[in-house]
Amino acid sequence: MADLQALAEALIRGDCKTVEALTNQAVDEGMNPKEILEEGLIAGMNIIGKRFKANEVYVPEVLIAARAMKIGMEILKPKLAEAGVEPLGKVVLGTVKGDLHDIGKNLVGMMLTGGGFMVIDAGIDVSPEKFVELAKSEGAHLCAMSALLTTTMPQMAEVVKAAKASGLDVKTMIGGAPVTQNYADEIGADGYAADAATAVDIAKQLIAG
Ligand code: B1M
Repeated sequence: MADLQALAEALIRGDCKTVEALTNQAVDEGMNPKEILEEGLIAGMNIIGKRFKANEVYVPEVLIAARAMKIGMEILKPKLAEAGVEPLGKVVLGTVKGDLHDIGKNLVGMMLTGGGFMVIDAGIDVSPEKFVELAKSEGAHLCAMSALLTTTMPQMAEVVKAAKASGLDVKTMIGGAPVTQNYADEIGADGYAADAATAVDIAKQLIAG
């Protein structure tokens, strides 16, 4: 049986080969991909985040762990997607302008895909104009924004404004470490989620509503 604790530890070490092998092993053994994601990959990255904050590790270690996480995520992506038979709705997902953090955004994207949504990943450093342009061209139901910096959070307000001004029937959802429900209320976003799993529930509520 694949050891998810060992997977988290390999991710923390930035040991790409072991992350790849253990993720593949867990998948081959039929382990739930959501469990592999949450108890292996996310668990490891959360520890890296705490250590970075405490100055116990620095940017290079974080980047190496992030690279290992991406390898595990690539393996899990199709498995998570397999769970969704019919798309529940279309989501334009991106990290807002000026912000290059994409690990949380990618997790949200995978969880949404696994939850049955079609995700159009706009990437990082996405301008309000780009969010709206994609929502229009793709016929999206939801603009989902991630921000990890207090300095880039105001870009979320700009996307909310642009989405409303566009006249499109598109909802907005925000998230990321510094983002709160209060902030969502303040800028008029339709939804807020504290983590990737909750993002799926909120997206379902917004699209159903
Ligand atoms: Co950055 N960084 N970083 N960083 N970095 C933080 C965010 C920081 C808190 C670290 C710190 O000082 N303690 C700090 C921000 C301070 C602030 O604004 N208050 C910070 C800083 C300052 C910076 C730089 C400015 C550093 C510098 O250059 N001086 C710089 C900025 C670059 C830029 O964006 N313009 C920078 C750079 C980097 C790296 C490139 C080295 C790397 C990013 C690599 C990558 O993403 N590809 C990095 C990382 C990894 C971090 C930390 C350590 C970890 C972030 C992460 O991936 N967490 C972070 C410290 C921390 O958070 N403790 C830090 C794991 C991830 C799974 O969590 O993204 O929060 P998170 O996502 C969660 C939820 O928030 C939620 O779901 C996810 C999973 O459940 N969620 C959503 C996220 N988006 C959502 C959207 C939703 C719903 C939920 O709906 C749409």
